[in-house]
Formats: sequence, structure tokens, C-alpha cells
Amino acid sequence: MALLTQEDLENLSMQLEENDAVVSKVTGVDIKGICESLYGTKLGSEKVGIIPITAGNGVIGNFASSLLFIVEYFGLDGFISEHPDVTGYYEAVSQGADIILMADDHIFTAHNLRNEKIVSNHVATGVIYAEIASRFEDATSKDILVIGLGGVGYAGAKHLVKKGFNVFACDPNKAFLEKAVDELGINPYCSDDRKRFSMVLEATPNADTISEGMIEERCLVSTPGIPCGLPSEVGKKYRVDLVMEPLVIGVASMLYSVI
Ligand code: 1J1
Ligand code: MG
Repeated sequence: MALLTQEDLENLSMQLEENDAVVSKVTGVDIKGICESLYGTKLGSEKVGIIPITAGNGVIGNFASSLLFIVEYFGLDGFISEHPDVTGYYEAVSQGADIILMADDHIFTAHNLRNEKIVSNHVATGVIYAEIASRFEDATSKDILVIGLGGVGYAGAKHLVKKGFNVFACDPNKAFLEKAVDELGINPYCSDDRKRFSMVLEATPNADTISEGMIEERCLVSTPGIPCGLPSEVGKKYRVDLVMEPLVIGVASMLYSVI
């Protein structure tokens, strides 16, 4: 998993505003509306305990405070435990948290202690960015390209197959690609195929994964991947609408999915 840095999390509220505007423009619904219809849930008065975790690379500056901002933005009560790790978990549960948010370097999870639902950021992020891509109002067909079949891309591809889209996907890792072909029935895509897409889900930790030959003009690229897979000159030339944001959209999806 690509780890966020403190700098990625600066200007979170401005990035949220910009992306909410793009999502509304291309799908006709805002992020909150997409979450509500995707999961059939509405956030209530849940209390969210956020626990800093020191394992692995340790605490990321701005991470817990960004989570608190997101929780409060979507109208829930939240708090950050005073201590990290197990002590923080004990604190959060003792203080009445309904939902726990915590992340080490491998898994970022939301766990609802009342209904026992649990989700990983990978799955919630893949599903919501796929959902956004799939709702593109100016799509020219039901063909959709998924770039990257790690935890996020695989979950996104699975969601799209379930929704009845024609999913094409690529990943330089042959085992990942074969797994998605076998388990999901997606079509392997190779850029030599000369097929262009109006909807793209990009889920890689790499830059410049999208080249000119893959996209139609005025297409939609939906990506949680940092750095951005779409070179900015290609984005301009093809007048691409881009949904890309480091944390809020994925966390919104996590919260709605465990309610
Ligand atoms: C580590 C989070 C690592 C990511 C969404 O508690 C802390 O401050 C750290 N242990 C948090 N995961 O960076 C993922 C989450 C995108 N990347
Ligand atoms: Mg990327």
C-alpha cells in the first residue's frame, strides 16, 4: 500500500471541495449522495474513536487530525485517543466509541462495534472510486478500464463486474491479472489493443500510467492513486475530468459501509 505523507494531507478541505464539485458535475450527485445510494445508509449520531498507531513506519503527521476533520465534516462525533496503540484502543472503547478508525502500514480499518461490520480502506476506496467512474453521465459505452489490480483496483473491478459493466484491466503483475481474469471474468487489456475508454479507474501508486492511446476525449478518470496516473499534459489535451483526492472520499466510503 502506498503510504500517505503529511504533505499529501495538507489542504484537505480545499481538495474535498474541488473534488465534490467535479463528482457533482460528472455524475449529477455529490460524494455524500453517492455514498448514501451505494450503501443504502445514512450516517446518524455514531461516535468515532480514532487511534494513532505507532507500528511500522509510525504515526503520520496530520493523519489522525485529518480523520477527525472527515468524521466531523460528515456530521459525526469523533475524538482522537490520547495514547496510541492498545492503550488508545482501550481508551476509545471505554469512552464509548461506536466506530473505531485505525491504520498501520498494511491495513486501515473502520470497525463498527455495535453491528460488527468491518471494512478496509482498500475495499471501500476501490468501490467508491469505481462507483464514481461508473456514474459518468457522458460515458460512450459500458466499457470501463481499470489500471492496477492490487487491493483497491481488484475491489473496484469486482464492484464494476457486479454492476454489469464490461471491465477491461491491466497490471504488470501477471499473477494479479490472471487472478482477476479467473475470479471476476474481466478482460485483460494491453495498450497495443488500441481500444479507448471514456471511464477509467486508476489504482496504482505510480505516475504516468495513463497514456494518450487509452482514453477518449472528455473522458473521466477516477483515481485515489498518489502520485496521479494521468500526466497533466494528457489531461489538458483530452480535456479529462479528474477525480483525485488523498483520503476523504475513501474514508467517507468506509464510514457509510459500516453503518
Ligand atoms: C498509517 C496509515 C498508512 C496509508 C489511505 O496512525 C498513524 O498515524 C499511522 N499508523 C497511519 N496508510 O497511508 C493509506 C491510507 C491511503 N493510504
Ligand atoms: Mg497513481
